[in-house]
Amino acid sequence: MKATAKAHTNIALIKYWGKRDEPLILPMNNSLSLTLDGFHTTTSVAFQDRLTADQFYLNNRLVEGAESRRVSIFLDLIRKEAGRTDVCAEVHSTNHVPTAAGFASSASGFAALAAAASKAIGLPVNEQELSILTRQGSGSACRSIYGGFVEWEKGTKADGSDSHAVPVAPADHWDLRVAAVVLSSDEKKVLSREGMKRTVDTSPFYPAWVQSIPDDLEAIKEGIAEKDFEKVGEIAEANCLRMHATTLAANPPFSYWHSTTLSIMQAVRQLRSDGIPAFFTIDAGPNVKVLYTPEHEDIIRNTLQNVPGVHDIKVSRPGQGVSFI
Ligand code: 2P0
Repeated sequence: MKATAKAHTNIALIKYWGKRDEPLILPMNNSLSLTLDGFHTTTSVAFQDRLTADQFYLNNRLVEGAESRRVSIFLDLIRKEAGRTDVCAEVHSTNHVPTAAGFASSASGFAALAAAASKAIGLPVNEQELSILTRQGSGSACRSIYGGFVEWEKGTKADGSDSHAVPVAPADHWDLRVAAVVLSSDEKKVLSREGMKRTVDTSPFYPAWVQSIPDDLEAIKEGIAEKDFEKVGEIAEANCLRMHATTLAANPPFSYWHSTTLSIMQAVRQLRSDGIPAFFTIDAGPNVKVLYTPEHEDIIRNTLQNVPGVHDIKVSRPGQGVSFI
């Protein structure tokens, strides 16, 4: 009863921002992401009769407390589904996701955990079932089951059985680059789970955000199909800015941006003024991800590296979905 799986993280081009059901993690809006090859998690799960409690090792260290409980609660879903509520697991997870790059390891982490645990306990491991399961660990993680461009359909059913990711275009459809710009300073931030809840509950801009999604989605999918970089970049950047605008109108208001975040946004706009197509997107943190096409690699790197407050740049290509090792 042992299995090992590998999953990559993803960057949202149309953001998931707000839940309609918190326990089941059902989103208010569809979202769309690109799975990235640069950052991944590998997880082994072994269900063993001799164990009396789950044991979770992250990067070879035994983890206890809230993080370990979150893994056990997630394994409970899998045990229940398999009719094996009696059996505990030893979980070994290795993260190749530098937290400084501003990617939540929860996306690759829960996708790899769902796949390894399902296989180890003997559940079917088709991608749609895995995506539904993974969603209940962390919403954005359900998109990491597939490679390339991926849409998370919010679904309409109250039990969440139609809220899962669907593939839009595979990783080899389009050779894009995503630079994760690592900032030198790391301030405490509003966690994404708390930030999206506060926004849903209090921001008068939130309904406008939800209303704006269908048009963005339709247009970005056209852009992806046509490999129209300007179209995809413009929509992704505008969608990101609209998401962040909702936080400024929340009560109490908040923003994920630092001064360096703004400097990088300005540098990307300047690149465009100089004729270099590049676009930014930002998640629930200060780090910026920059989208570009491979021929502009050198100028993008040089420009970003010279922005004061930038510590490092980690470049990804489109990545594959979850796999078993
Ligand atoms: C996204 N984010 O689509 C958006 C953009 C942050 C901004 O998904 O509560 O860690 O576990 O479902 O998935 C971050 O939220 O939240 C996120 P939970 P998650 O990638």
